[in-house]
Amino acid sequence: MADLSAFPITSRWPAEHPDRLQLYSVPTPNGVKVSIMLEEIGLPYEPHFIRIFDNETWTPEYLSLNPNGKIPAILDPNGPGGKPLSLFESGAILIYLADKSGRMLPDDAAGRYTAIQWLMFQMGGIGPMFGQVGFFHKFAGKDYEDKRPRDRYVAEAKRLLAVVDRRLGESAWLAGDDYSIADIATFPWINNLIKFYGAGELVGIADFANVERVLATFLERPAVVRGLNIPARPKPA
Ligand SMILES: N[C@@H](CCC(=O)N[C@@H](CS)C(=O)NCC(=O)O)C(=O)O
Repeated sequence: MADLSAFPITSRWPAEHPDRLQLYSVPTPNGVKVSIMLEEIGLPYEPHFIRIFDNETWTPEYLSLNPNGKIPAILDPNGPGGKPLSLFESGAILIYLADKSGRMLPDDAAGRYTAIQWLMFQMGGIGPMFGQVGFFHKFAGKDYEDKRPRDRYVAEAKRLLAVVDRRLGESAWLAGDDYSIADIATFPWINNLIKFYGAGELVGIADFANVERVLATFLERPAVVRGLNIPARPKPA
């Protein structure tokens, strides 16, 4: 049985199954990337719900695993060389799980770099920009009288959606013929922009037919349906 006691995070979120990969997350667009990937590859794991609105990511136990204080993070008892490995940043976690499982990344070098390219496009572009749309359209920023910041991020979100739409007009998935970690990273964000932020009309989503079509296919995958709700939200006390 793996011993994870050297990792302070396990004192606050004890591992019931220390031999399984431990996932610390919330079903947000960044969080579900990892639960969807784990569901796709079928690797046994134990999810822990982190109460981000109670600032649990800023506790010493959480920061010991991710000094950046964000979900998702993982602790794999069976990392490289059979030793435990902790990781944060959803993109890094997706690449790690793809390498570990031999799934969701093309085998050939050129295909692999193409998938990583689209993954980085999500990490550096879609995630941060769509997040700002959420802030200025749904959260505290919506009350700002000056709409220029909102308009700036909406324009950038539209531009990014047009890039994705063009790409999906020429290939089935972002990296090419096959579904990959680039799609697992990107579609939860597009889904969130439309459903949770309610910004579909604002960004003119109906103009992006390829995006809408591939998003619908993505949302039908059983692993996606499950992963979108993991970790389950605790019932209110
Ligand atoms: N680049 C990071 C972003 C992670 C991130 O922003 N996580 C958000 C939830 S989607 C979070 O932990 N927010 C809690 C907080 O900032 O306190 C990743 O992709 O892992």
